[in-house]
Amino acid sequence: MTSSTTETVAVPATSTKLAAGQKHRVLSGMQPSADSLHLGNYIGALVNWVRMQDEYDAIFFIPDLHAITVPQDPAELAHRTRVTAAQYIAGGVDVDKCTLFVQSQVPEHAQLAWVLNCITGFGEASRMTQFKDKAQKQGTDQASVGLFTYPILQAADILLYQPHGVPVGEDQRQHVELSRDLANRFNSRFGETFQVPEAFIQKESAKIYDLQNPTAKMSKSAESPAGLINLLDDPKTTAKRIKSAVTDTETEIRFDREAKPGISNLLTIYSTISGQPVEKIVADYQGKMYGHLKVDLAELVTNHLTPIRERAQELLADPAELDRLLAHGADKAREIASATLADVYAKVGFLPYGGAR
Ligand code: ATP
Ligand code: LTN
Repeated sequence: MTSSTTETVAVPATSTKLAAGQKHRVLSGMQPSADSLHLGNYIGALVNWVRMQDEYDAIFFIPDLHAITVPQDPAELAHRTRVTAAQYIAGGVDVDKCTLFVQSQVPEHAQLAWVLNCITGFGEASRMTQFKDKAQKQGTDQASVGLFTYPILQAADILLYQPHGVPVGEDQRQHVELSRDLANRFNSRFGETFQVPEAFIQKESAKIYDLQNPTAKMSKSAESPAGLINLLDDPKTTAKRIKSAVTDTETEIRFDREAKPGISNLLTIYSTISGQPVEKIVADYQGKMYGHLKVDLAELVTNHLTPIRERAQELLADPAELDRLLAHGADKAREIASATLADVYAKVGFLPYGGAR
């Protein structure tokens, strides 16, 4: 995938100077909360990560500690963590170029989160809108304290690695903002410790909508799976869902997010997967019917996803090897995380383990 249509994130110039050969660092994660990633996760996040791993010192992880902020079946969580890792790798995350790990295998995340909990105001945490939404869905009495402190654990994930940028969707902007506030607060109270990270927010053009309800974003929590394209679904299911996508009563193929959300969504998917600009696709389909576009798109998407699905299945067929790759990633991550945590502990006034150095 090339062309500017696939550029999914606006990367602001950062002011930090780099030594020769050094790269800016980025860090991101996606929760292991489904049996498959969907096309929104793939186009909105994964494709972008893969693009970034050449240009940046990239760190990607699977936030399983975050996953248990809502109830999880243990066997299912373990399965989904491996499935998510396999899809990252099958989708192009290269463990030789970047660092890929599972959050619970790096204990420094929970350790730093505690320190950050202690410098976060209760009112400040209460203002996090994602908590309010999620807690309301479950009934506020059912929501765990873990869900409440979720953004503070996320700040720990970020600040441990001193990244310049955090590529995320718009919905995560407030959490990155909190991590900036906590970094600044810690730095001013205890001395310069943390890099203050920037949110690299994914572009609107990388947003994929539900095929059955094209004004809502494609989401694993959708009421019906009919509007989802999952990376691990068999090609028949994928083709059927694309061919049954909701469109409008006109016949003209053109991009108009307001008036024609269904067709516009199909054009966005076509453009990001093929690497062609939307205008060219629209010109090529002048005078053709919606059905033509759907048939071609079904073929394009299934051809694109088949090798990814097969590679993920191969990786999942050898869980010991996958676990070994993840352990290697956790070792690399710990080298960075433990240095930051040691600095934080010393600055806070915790005694050095085994005596003064
Ligand atoms: P939920 O709707 O249950 O919160 P989700 O399926 O939308 O979950 P998340 O775990 O919230 O997925 O998101 C993981 C990553 O995928 C984030 O970077 C998010 O911005 C991106 N993402 C999720 N859905 C879409 C979408 N429809 N279009 C583009 N990007 C998406
Ligand atoms: N909350 C994020 C997942 C996440 C994350 C992070 C993203 C947890 N820790 C650190 C970036 C950096 C989400 O739901 N997409």
